[in-house]
Amino acid sequence: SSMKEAVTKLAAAHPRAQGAVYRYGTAGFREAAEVLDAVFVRVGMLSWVRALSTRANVGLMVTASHNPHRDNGVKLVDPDGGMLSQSWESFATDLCNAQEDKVADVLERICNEIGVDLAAKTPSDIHVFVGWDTRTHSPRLADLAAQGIESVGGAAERIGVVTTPILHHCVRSSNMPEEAELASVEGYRTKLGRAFATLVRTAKPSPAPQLVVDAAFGVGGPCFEALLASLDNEVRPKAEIRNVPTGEAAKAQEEADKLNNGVGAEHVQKKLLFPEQVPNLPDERGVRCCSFDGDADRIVYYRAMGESDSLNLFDGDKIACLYTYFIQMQMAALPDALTSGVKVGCIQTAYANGASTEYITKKLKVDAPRTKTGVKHLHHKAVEYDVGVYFEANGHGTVLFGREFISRLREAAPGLEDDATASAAVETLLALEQLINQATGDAMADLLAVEAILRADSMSLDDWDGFYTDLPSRQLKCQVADRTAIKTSDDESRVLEPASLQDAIDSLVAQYKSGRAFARPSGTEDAVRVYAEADTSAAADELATKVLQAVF
Ligand code: 16G
Ligand code: ZN
Repeated sequence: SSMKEAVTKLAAAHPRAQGAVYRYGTAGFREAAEVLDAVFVRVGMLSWVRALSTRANVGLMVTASHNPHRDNGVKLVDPDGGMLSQSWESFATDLCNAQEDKVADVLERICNEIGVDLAAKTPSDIHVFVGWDTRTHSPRLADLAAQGIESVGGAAERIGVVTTPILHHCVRSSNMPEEAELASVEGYRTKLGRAFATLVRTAKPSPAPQLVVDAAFGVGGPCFEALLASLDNEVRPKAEIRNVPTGEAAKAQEEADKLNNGVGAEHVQKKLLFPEQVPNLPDERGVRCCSFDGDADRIVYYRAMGESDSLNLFDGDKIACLYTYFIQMQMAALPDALTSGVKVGCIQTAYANGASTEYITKKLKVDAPRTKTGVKHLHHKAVEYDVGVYFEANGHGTVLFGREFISRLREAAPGLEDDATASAAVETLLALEQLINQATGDAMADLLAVEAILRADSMSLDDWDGFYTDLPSRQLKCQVADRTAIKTSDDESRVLEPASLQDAIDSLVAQYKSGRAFARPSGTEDAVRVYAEADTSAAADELATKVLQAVF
């Protein structure tokens, strides 16, 4: 058929790189940009099959997040705004590794398997949202994806240069009748702006504190500039955005190479180092700073403290604690009828600092279950709660509000007019649900939520920092011949195989005050990672080193 010819022709025009083996992993496909042409046309085709099989809009994002500029990648977004269903990852992998003249056949096999007829007449309003980041090769790759979509009769809706969470937002809201009008970049800004203003206006008026934002020379820079500009003057945070490309054509390559290089959330959180330009010491000592990652789905806060200007980090754990604290405070202000049977949880991984877990469970009296590392595991657990906060220490996280709980609040609101406290709490919770991204971690939404909460509760950074003191910790990794030889428990806190390794870890941990340690195979690199915690940093370093030796 002519569609088959179009597919084969496009695949032949953009062959795989020699010797390349592609794999759709936790973060989609991610490789050096120059080997990705074949992947993009084929993922474009598959995204349309996904749209047809779900009879809904889906999304395709071009980015390699916190990787260096030479890399790029692609992720598919499901109709609910979440990540592509895991059962489809192997379809993506098969299609991308097929010989050029077999692409049409593999596509046909996938369609047969899931019962999709590419030739059937399709509803005219279904499309694939295509978004891309600021990497210099992203527009071209996005165009290849669109060609792939069109080659199989699909429709691509190019939304342009966006953060990953904006793309997730567009897909999710486009599939919800009550939100469809917000399914655009402007709609995203409108939604966040409205919710943020509601939260700030219920707070006691106080001047917005100075905030310095490190945009990592990524897409968060231009997108956050536009978001800030769209906010009302009276509520706009006093934020200064740094590490944004100037847009001068002559400097394009030089600035492209600065992406994620000594800047951004990954750099700050993993290395505990300040990024370039943020803050400018000594003038900005103590000033509130935050860093996005390259596609703005992660954020961490920090400031320079003390004589030595050491880095005082507010990581994902601390943001999760701030959210959980504030949500619990609102819950306490609601009448029992609204909170009975409502479950709040704060989901973490084994990397969460022990002090944060203790704060959540003992002080706030909230469940803090732990899952395997990886956003999808946290997300799946969070939906089991009416309000499910989740965060990885690296700064990726969000708060999911159950539909039923939100309806309960909406229905109750008009009847609470005589109870000012309860009605403010309902308004606050409803605004939080609108502000915080319901599909994925979102640096810009999390920034506004943190700022709104600190303002609403007249909280200083000292107050927030004082929730708990992180136990000193250390992360190490080592290359091993076969990382799959190590098998762990579901939450990765214990090694099941080889059993002798867990015995060794247990006896090491027992020698340290407040000691905790684990070893797990990395999901993204050929390495085993080790994490250790203890009462002093020297002890944490030593424990981590000894556990690493036990792994060998
Ligand atoms: C991936 C995960 C991230 C996790 C990291 C751990 C997603 C979107 N990303 O980047 O959440 O922290 O892997 O890597 O799930 P590791 O297994 O190498 O330690
Ligand atoms: Zn990212």
